[in-house]
Amino acid sequence: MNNESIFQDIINKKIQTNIVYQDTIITAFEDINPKAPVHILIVPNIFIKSSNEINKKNKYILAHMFYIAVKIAKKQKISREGYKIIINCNKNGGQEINYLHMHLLGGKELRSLY
Ligand code: DGP
Repeated sequence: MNNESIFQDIINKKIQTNIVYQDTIITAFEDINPKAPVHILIVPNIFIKSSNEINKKNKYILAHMFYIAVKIAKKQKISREGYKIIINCNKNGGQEINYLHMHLLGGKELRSLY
């Protein structure tokens, strides 16, 4: 499914979304269907389809996404109790939107799969 334009439209502010953070590299916004009191998606501003497309040239973006996710967690006051950071990849990983994104979830106890 070609649904990557949803996140492109959010980054470009063509779709009304609560953007909690944006810089020249990434955008972070509230998930439309939150699975926890805090559920933020962090995406690169340039299109990367999935974690399979992370390479030597773009890997710095992942580090930045992680760095900002932790900063947002602190700002949203979920860091002391803890949170989950998830990246789904392709069908078996449960990736529905074909645009690399990191989920930051917290504000309640979240069960682990493992
Ligand atoms: P995933 O299953 O990892 O591909 O998660 C995709 C997430 O994207 C899912 O939690 C719902 C969210 N989502 C889908 N469409 C929209 C949208 O239009 N706006 C926002 N804010 N989130 C969306």
